[in-house]
Formats: sequence, structure tokens, C-alpha cells
Amino acid sequence: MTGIADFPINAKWPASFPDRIQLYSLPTPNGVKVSIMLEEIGLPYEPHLVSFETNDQMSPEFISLNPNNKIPAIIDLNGPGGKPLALFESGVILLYLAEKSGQLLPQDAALRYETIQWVMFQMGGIGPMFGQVGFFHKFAGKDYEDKRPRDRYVAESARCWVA
Ligand SMILES: N[C@@H](CCC(=O)N[C@@H](CS)C(=O)NCC(=O)O)C(=O)O
Repeated sequence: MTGIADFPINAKWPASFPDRIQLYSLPTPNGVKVSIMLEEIGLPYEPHLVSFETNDQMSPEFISLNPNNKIPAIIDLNGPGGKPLALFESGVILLYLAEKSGQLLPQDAALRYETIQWVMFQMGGIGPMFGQVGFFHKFAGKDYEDKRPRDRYVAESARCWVA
């Protein structure tokens, strides 16, 4: 892969500014993390809307970038060594952008690992637990008779808040 045209996702979401980081996303809790990061560090990017209403995340073009069919995902044509890099999973995208821009990730090893520790906590704790509360409280799961799954995720989310 050398140019944006080599990426099948470009057929559905063509890049107007391929020299910018290409962001494929939607303003959901995981999506906005990367948008906020890009705004914070000031790297130029081109956003592409992946609509859940039309199940864009299930399209072959999107799956070519993320086989797990979830936003956000990025392509940076000017990745490490000047080569294109495609990434999915918000946590690793945040780390990549922090390293690339030299911002928000300390050089000091102990502080760097402390920062990454909170990224991991967000990815493994906050994100999935709060997401499950949303499902069981607001979406399809709210009609389930058995409230034990909801209560379990509410309790775990409350515990995460304390941390
Ligand atoms: N661990 C992933 C989770 C991504 C995720 O769950 N994305 C949701 C939106 S917040 C999604 O794309 N859902 C679409 C689907 O499941 O079909 C990350 O942090 O990037």
C-alpha cells in the first residue's frame, strides 16, 4: 500500500486531502475520543462519517480497514518511516497520535506508563462497562425481565467511578 487509492475504504469515502490523516468515525463515546485528540494536538485530518443508520460499519469497504466493524479507524499515509499506517481501536489510535505529535504522552518512562495505564483502564473498564449500562438501561436490554445483568454493570460502573 503506497497511496490512498490502494485502500478499498477510499472507494466509499474518497479522500479530498490524502496528505491529512483520514478519520472514519461517528460522534459516539469511542468516536469522539479520537476527534477530541486530533483537535487537541492540532494535526490536520479529514473526517469521514460512518453512519450506523445505513450500517456503514458493516460495509466491505469499512471492514477492509477494521475487520471488527467498529469505529473509529484511521489511515495516516505519512506513518512511521513515511509509510502508510492504518489503525483501528481508539486506545491505540490515541497512543499513535500522541507519539506522532509529541504531545500528551510524557517522555519520562514512569510517567508514560502511568498515562498508558489510564488509557488501558478506560479501554478495558470505563468504555465496556458504561456501554453495557447504556444497553441494559436505555436500549434493547431495558425490556429484559431479569435485572441482574443491568445491576451487575451498574455496580461495576459505579466502582470504576471511584477509581
Ligand atoms: N474497543 C473499540 C470499541 C469501538 C466501538 O465499540 N465502537 C462502536 C461505537 S462507540 C461501534 O462502532 N459500534 C458499531 C457496531 O457495533 O456495529 C474502540 O475503542 O475503538
